[in-house]
Amino acid sequence: TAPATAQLATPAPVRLGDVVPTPDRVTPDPTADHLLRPDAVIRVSADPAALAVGEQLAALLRPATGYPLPVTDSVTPSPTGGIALDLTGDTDLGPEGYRLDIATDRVRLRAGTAAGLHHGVQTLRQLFPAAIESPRPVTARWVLPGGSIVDRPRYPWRGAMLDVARHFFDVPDVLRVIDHLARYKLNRLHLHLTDDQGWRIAIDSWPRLAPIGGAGAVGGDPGGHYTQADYRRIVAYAAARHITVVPEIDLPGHTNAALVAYPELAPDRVAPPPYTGTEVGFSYVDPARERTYDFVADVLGEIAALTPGRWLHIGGDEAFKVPAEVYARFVARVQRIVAGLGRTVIGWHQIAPAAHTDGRVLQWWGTNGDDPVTAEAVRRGATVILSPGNHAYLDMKYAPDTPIGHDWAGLIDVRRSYDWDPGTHLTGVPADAVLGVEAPLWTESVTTLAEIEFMLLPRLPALAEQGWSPRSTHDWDGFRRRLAGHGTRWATAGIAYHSGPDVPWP
Ligand code: TNX
Repeated sequence: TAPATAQLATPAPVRLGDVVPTPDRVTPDPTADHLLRPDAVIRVSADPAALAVGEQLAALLRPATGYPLPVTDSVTPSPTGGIALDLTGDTDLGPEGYRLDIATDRVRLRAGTAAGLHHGVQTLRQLFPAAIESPRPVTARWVLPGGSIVDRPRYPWRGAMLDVARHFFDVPDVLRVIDHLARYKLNRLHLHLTDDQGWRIAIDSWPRLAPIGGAGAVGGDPGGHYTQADYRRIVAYAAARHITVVPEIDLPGHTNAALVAYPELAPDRVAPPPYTGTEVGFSYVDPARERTYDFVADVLGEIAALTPGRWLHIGGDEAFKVPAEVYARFVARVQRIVAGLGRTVIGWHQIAPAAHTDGRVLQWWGTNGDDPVTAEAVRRGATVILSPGNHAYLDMKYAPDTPIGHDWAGLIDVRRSYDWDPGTHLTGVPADAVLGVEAPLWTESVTTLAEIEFMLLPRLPALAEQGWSPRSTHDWDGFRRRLAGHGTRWATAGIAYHSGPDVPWP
């Protein structure tokens, strides 16, 4: 038992419903609180992916508790209770759901898939006292609130985008962003790998792209790029957290960096100077030239070979200098290249006018939900990911005095990132055409990991809840009260965040 002084200092206990994103069903049992014992064991089904989740749980709990928490797939029930992770293989909870039962004598997490177990572990983590986030052992009563949670996501697509083109972020930074996504049960990391200011991934068949095209960044800041091994490391780290990487090669516009490296792709065949500003819409690869399609096929082919996920994002935004007809033909041809690689194409919603192709996905980033062109593309078979600029854009300022960020789509405080409904946001787009939500972070003004975190937190959890939680649970006051406790968690873990006035931080 902890000494009385430590007891006095213990903050209010976490309640079973204090989870972000809020679970589908929560049934508290105040008589069944569970105290994690120093000799607890984590027992996991004999399956490599489930064992990996068990190891991750142990790794989350060991630093603060100082407990050894051995992970075993032994079927012998541990005499000390502890935590059981059961991979049941049944599908009642869908591909990502889980069931968590917390009782006095043991904790049991069940799911049909390792992804479900992984999401359940994120819930479990949040149910421990906030001190669990400490990187060093602390004295605390490691109590979990009793009861059960049955949970599954509203949408299959719950993503965030990181723009590594305007400013480059190295592998450790990206891995840490992946950790933040995992915490809030997101399952997609969209990497905006190329833009006017930088080409960030090595392409063997066009070797000048990364070293020449990736040399700079906005404001003359240092550039950089991922080797293919770096990229594979990011993909593997994400996959271990049940997150799929969605690579974007932005075409035909946003390509100044590629033109610097390969002027043969430029309409006038002249290399432009490297671009360090923040204007958009001026550059494009020549849609009239066969060589351009060789380039697209080579690049997308290499990216596809490096990417186990189903999706390739082809950008398509703001190609202002390409006439509409030419643009639509270009996009249709690139869509066919993606299909030929056996992948599903995604583009920003500007690709809507191009011909339909099987399974294509539009990422909608408008600020006014009346968009007949997108609605028409949906009638022809497209589905949509919602990234409304005035709710989901993580590069918008929180308030007029936010030191970094944009305001072209408005100011986005936490309430604004929370107060919209993905199911009804777009006129003429039925709820079943919505794949989910994604929160993009453009980085014209974002230069460090701490700045990434400052823009992500606390808005990312708001958007994660929009993607995960049933609409029937939507409640701003409940959300901001649950979110408030996360400030302490982030601070304890050394994660930067914006403590704005619309959340009652402790
Ligand atoms: C628009 S949103 C862009 C980006 C900028 C962003 C800044 C989109 C598909 N294109 O190129 O970085 O605004 O907020």
